[in-house]
Amino acid sequence: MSPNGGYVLWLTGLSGAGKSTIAGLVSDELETRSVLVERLDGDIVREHLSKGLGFSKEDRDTNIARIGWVASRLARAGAAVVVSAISPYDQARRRARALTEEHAPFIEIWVATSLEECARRDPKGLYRKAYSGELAEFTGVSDPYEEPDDAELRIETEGRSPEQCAGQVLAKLVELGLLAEEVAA
Ligand code: ADX
Repeated sequence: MSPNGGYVLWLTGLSGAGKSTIAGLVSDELETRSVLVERLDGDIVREHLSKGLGFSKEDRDTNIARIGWVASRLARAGAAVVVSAISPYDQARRRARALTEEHAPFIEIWVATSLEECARRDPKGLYRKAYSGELAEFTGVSDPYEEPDDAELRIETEGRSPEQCAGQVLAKLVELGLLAEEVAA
């Protein structure tokens, strides 16, 4: 347990699963409750810390190792770190967990939206490109996604609003003693 109360919330799942949306809602709620929050979102990290990396297994592993390292340091310093990245490889996720757990709790959340639903939503038009062959190495289509078997929480987003999904994450934090139960006004 971090002496400062920091932890890493790690959202994994396919592109378009809803990771960033849920991460945003959870972060906003934590900030409302005066928690020190830092977000590390795959798309944004790839514009900065991981600029120039592609989507080979090696590059994805490098990306996740960087995110894991930064997240573990921030958690050690007392932040609630909300990560949203596909993080498709089990071993890379386990390494991020091990690094974090030297100092602070690591809560893995599998945003388990099905491939069919992600492709139907296709918010960035990437599935269309992946299925037409315009985009290679696309997770779930032409690249692997290794489903977690050690996640603290699995969220089914289909038939649930983003707010309900974020509520499940917050409830898990309360259950784990990482967040005070909300006192009714
Ligand atoms: S990870 O595999 O290294 O964890 P990360 O979450 O950082 O991936 O980035 C994924 C984002 O990059 C997707 O949401 C999507 O917008 C974009 N992207 C572009 N090409 C690909 C691809 N081949 N596979 C997956 N995502 C891709």
